[in-house]
Amino acid sequence: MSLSTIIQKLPKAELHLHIEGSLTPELMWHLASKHSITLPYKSIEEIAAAYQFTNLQSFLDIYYAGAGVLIDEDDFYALMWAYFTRCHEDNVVHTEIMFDPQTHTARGIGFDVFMPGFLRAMKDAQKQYGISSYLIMSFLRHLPESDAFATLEAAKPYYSVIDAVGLDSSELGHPPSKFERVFREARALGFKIVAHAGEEGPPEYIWEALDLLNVDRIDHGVRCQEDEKLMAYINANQIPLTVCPLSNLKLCVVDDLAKHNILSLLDEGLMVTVNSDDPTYFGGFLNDNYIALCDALPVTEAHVKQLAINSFAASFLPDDIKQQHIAHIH
Ligand code: ES4
Ligand code: ZN
Repeated sequence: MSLSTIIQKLPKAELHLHIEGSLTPELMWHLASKHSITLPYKSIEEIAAAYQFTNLQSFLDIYYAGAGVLIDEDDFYALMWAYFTRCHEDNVVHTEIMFDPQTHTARGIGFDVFMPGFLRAMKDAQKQYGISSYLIMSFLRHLPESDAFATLEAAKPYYSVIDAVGLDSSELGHPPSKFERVFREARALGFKIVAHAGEEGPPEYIWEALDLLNVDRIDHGVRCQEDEKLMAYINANQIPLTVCPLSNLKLCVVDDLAKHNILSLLDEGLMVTVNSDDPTYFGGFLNDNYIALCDALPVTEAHVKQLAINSFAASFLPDDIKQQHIAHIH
């Protein structure tokens, strides 16, 4: 069996996915027309052609603008349902989905609009595809900590359906320490904690995420390799890293996938996972990320299986469910 067939057949979990980053040019076009919104593009092809980023900020500018077509509950349902349909095609059986409330509340669209849309799609995905899913509410780090506190407060009616709290958006200049207090409160409320760190930011930001935010996982974290002590700590404690290969390539975190360190991190025993980040912007959903790695690096069948096992092991699923999923990987 070819590696791509093995990848296709393996049950997998996805742990680093921004739902707003799964908006296809087709759905963006459709929703713009539905709401009579004028996009700065004349066709679906022109939208796709605009996705030429050189770093995180140039991506974020287009990503926040694209999210402007999401207006009513059905739009958020359609966004999430389209992602679940791709999960089903890729044999993703569990997914932990990040959403950015501030991207929507800043436009006057509140939790009572997007949460019912998300939750309805999640229920339907469980019923129709057998896919389980969790929600990770992420704070935008370029905004002040007071905004994150207001977001945590606004989310109160939905605490029971949110599993984790995360930190995303522009990393450089916005270290985890800026959000120490709000994450202390989120942890006290019982949420799992994740944070983007060590994508564009230095290893010190990963230390801060671990020491000050008490994260359960690091999103990206690929720059941990620049600090030997940090690598040893992450390995010894099996802190999961949710790595996103095609994202790293598209945002020039690496200039060639053949130079990506994910395989050496895996071989050293770190708890690394493969994820798609913002699949419609970065050129591929989950299986595309696995396949791109296989094309660029000496990835074996054993590596692929270990990555699939890690995807469940690093998830927030209860231990017995993790083990059930892992038992299906031979
Ligand atoms: C993001 Cl820091 C980062 N990376 C990828 N996608 C994102 N969406 C919001 N922040
Ligand atoms: Zn991300």
